[in-house]
Amino acid sequence: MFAKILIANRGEIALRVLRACRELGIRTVAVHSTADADAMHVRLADEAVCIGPPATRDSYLNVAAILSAATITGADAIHPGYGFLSENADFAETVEAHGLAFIGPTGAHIRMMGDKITAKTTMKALGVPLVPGSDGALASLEDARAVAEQVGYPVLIKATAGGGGRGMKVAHTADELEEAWSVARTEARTAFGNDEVYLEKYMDRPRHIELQILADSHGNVVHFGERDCSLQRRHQKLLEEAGSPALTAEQRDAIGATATAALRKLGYRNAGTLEFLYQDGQFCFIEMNTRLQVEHPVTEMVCDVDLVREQIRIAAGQALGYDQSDIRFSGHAIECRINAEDPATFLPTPGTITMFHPPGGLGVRIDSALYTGYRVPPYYDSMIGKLIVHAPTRAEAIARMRRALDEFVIEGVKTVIPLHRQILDDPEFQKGEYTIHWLERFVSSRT
Ligand code: MV4
Repeated sequence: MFAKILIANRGEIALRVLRACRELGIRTVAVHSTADADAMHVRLADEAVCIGPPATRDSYLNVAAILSAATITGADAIHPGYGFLSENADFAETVEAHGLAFIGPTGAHIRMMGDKITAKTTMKALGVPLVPGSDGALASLEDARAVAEQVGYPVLIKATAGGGGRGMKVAHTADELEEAWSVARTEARTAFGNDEVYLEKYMDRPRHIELQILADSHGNVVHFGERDCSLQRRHQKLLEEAGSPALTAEQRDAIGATATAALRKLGYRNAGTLEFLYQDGQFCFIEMNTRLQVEHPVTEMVCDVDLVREQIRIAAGQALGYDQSDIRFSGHAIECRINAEDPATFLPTPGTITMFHPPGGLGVRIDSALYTGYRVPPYYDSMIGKLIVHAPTRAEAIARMRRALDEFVIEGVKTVIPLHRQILDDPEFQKGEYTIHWLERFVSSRT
């Protein structure tokens, strides 16, 4: 097992990783920008190294500074958290080339899944169901026309280097195809320096369901069920649940068996998430995330597993030590992301937290690096914490979340807590009847 881990991140996820390290008896190194000198992860870590000025390019994305910090502190592994360098294949390889362990997949697997066409082609060959569409990149507008006629309109043109909703254009009819093709290509070239695009049938009212996987270096691959991440606005998730209100245990077992078999054949290692669009009872793979995700706690609560601990054990070469039949799903979990944003405009609200009083009680978990007196810096993501609840049933989880949101006091900055309270009060949400479009409509129809 590792003796010392450098945590190449900030905020709540740095604290989350730190907690797992502590419980494993592993020493921790925090790295931080000058703007984060007073951050909780810096205070709690065994050692801390300032790696640069506030701009992420100069600090949390500064590979040379992070590797220097690892070298001078004698760390033997790096956990990248999510965002920042977590899905940077070159970083993973550089870390390993310096004789340190990267707590994540191999650079080759990160690179493979970062290219959306390669990810789809690979998954298709491994028997994972996809959205109908082009076999790889589109060679020309004529090629796009032929595939669109074959799968039927509406269709989506997507950038190979895209993901997270960037570089996507819909064509509802053949008349709109040329425009969608050229706009998508131009956007892809500008945003990613790569104008390669592919085509998919456009699914009009899907849910976004993702499957959590762990794989060790001994060929053991298991899944921890699904998360429903449909409640998002402008590709920013706001509330996630485990399990999905739309799935049965049989459907979960079936897609889980397909996905784990695929990743076993691929020789994948560490944590990963397969993203699916789910509509009319069909799963369509769209992307794979090769990192720990923000919403991992809902899975941890229903499966009673510490996913970060497992990531660390796997990176240290340990075997999982259990198989699929040992993984049980118990109850329901919901996560509300707490963003320092005006709930009306979604504009970030950096500033000083004058009062922080988190909720507590049975089945309530707070993942946050906040404290009274903390200054939320303006340079980073507006997510300042996550409130997670776990209860025997979905209805009880909703009741518990409403109660916990009512107890939560954050003063000094505006947060999206009032919006969460409104969502949880909504009858459609309570029935679990929502798609990826539900939140945008809900937000714009508020009075
Ligand atoms: C789609 C789609 C409909 N049909 N693909 C957006 C982000 C990227 N991960 C994939 N995305 C979508 N791909 C087909 N063929 C709709 C979306 C989409 C979406 C997906 C997941 C979560 C939120 C979304 C919001 C808008 C569009």
